[in-house]
Amino acid sequence: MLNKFQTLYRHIIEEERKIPEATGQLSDLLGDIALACKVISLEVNRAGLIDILGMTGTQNVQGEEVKKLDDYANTLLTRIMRLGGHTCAICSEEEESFVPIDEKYCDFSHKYIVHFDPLDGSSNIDANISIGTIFSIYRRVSTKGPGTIEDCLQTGLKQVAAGYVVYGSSTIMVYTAGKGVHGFTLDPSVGEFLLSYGNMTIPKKSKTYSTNEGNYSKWSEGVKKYIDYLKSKDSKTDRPYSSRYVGSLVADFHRNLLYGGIFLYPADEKNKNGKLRLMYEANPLAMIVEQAGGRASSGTKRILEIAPESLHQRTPLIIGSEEDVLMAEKFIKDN
Ligand code: P6P
Repeated sequence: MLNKFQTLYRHIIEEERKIPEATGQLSDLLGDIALACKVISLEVNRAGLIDILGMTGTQNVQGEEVKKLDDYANTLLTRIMRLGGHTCAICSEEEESFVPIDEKYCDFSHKYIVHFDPLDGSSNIDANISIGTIFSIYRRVSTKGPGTIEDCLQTGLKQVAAGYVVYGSSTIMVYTAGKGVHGFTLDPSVGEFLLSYGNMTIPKKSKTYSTNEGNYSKWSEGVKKYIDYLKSKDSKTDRPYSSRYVGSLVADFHRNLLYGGIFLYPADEKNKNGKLRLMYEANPLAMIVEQAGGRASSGTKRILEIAPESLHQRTPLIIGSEEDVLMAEKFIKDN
């Protein structure tokens, strides 16, 4: 439901005015990301009509087949970030290393770093299942010139803003700049993101869990016992929970943010550190969920406190309603 007719840009500017030392560059950067995602939304929504589906015949650093929309989204975001002049380095799931930005494009201070997953869940593209863009913004730690690896490897607590765009039945952008979580729905007729969810909060406890149970046999005893607990009957604690799993992180996360839920992609025998990426999946969603009153953990550690060692580092991810995540952590700790 619309709280009031407010565009994303107007909301960002109003939030910025509350910060005396704000220079407007973060607002510009968020606006640049929103612009890129509007264009990506156009391509995602008409992908079925033009020959952009299918493979590019190349693989990304993850060894995954790159679908053309992945490539398109990555190129577009990188280009808009570079031309926007507010970043000194860009880190993408599709790029093996970070992309340093020199200052010849304009005289802004290039004071931010952006990590992004340009099109998460892209294996679902051909099946017309919701997919998404996830982004994470840090202030640089170096003082001038192109960004460095130290700029790119900061703990999640240092994020100044984070967000995602889910391309589904409608295109919705959710972001936080550290003062609450806000959601905007794209009105394609005017090309504006309009405020649709102001100050989002996630229910403290839920009745929904979201995980790929096909991995059950590979999980630790603690995770197995937690999922068994959720599935057993006990009316006093609202069990059994319902299972909802899209297989697209942004779609699963967004549903849980709205209605409550716990998402788990734990470590397993095959993925010793889990499957999902710390810098451009876990950290941004962890900032959002904590701002919304939820919790994000590796099972044993707060996601935002994990000290990154590499750009594509993986982490187990248990994220969502606070009481549910605490319960999952207890099962893992006790077993
Ligand atoms: P699985 C999609 O490929 C993705 O990276 C996330 O969006 C999603 O949560 C996860 O992988 C799904 O993985 O192993 O359940 O197919």
